[in-house]
Amino acid sequence: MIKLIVLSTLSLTDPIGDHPVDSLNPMKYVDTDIAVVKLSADSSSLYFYVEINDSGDLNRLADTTLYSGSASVSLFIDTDMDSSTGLTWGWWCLGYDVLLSVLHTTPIKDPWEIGDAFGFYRYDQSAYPVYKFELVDTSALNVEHKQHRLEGSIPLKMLDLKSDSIAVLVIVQEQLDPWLGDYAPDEDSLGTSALIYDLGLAKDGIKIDGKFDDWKDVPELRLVRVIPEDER
Ligand SMILES: [Ca+2]
Ligand SMILES: [Ca+2]
Ligand SMILES: [Ca+2]
Repeated sequence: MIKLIVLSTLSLTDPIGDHPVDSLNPMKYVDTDIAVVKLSADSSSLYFYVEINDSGDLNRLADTTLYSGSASVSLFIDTDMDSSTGLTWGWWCLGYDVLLSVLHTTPIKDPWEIGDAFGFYRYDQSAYPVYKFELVDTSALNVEHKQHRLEGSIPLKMLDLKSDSIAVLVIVQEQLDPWLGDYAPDEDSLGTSALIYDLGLAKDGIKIDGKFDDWKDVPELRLVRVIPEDER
């Protein structure tokens, strides 16, 4: 099932300051404000880069006095560009087959069971409740972060890609109710969107070393409208 309709290409970075604001504590939620998402690949691995608000600090996501149950950074990936496989849930999630829980400093039993510890997860197609991802591996993910930037990689063979492109959703969010945080891409009035990455845009030379200059020339992501087939 083909699910993509390209209506337009839009801004490629996530807005700064679109996260929830706490008037009593202006620094609260700064660390959950996504700013930039980039991807790259070579013949062996997919590489990802997430940058939050430059006033933020990813180390503070573990602070349970700031964030409900702490907060985490997760990447959902549609590995077959097919909305009939993977998790589809409301406006924000359309056919995501795998989950990379890339910064998850405080393992908790998340009542939604969506990647409640660091690791690589695959959607359980027969699961009930419908949002269940099963942990596959904790060692395949290689992640480094410093202040407001994070980079990581996962072997392509883990992803079992079925398409020349992938769709990605990035979430930086509290672990527990009220689950406040930021999504990239955001909800918008035209329907579900996804960040689409063509694997053919690969750039060599990314190293997961906590230094981020290697991301400077990486092509930006296209934000593409995605509309479920039954809603066309
Ligand atoms: Ca943002
Ligand atoms: Ca899918
Ligand atoms: Ca690097």
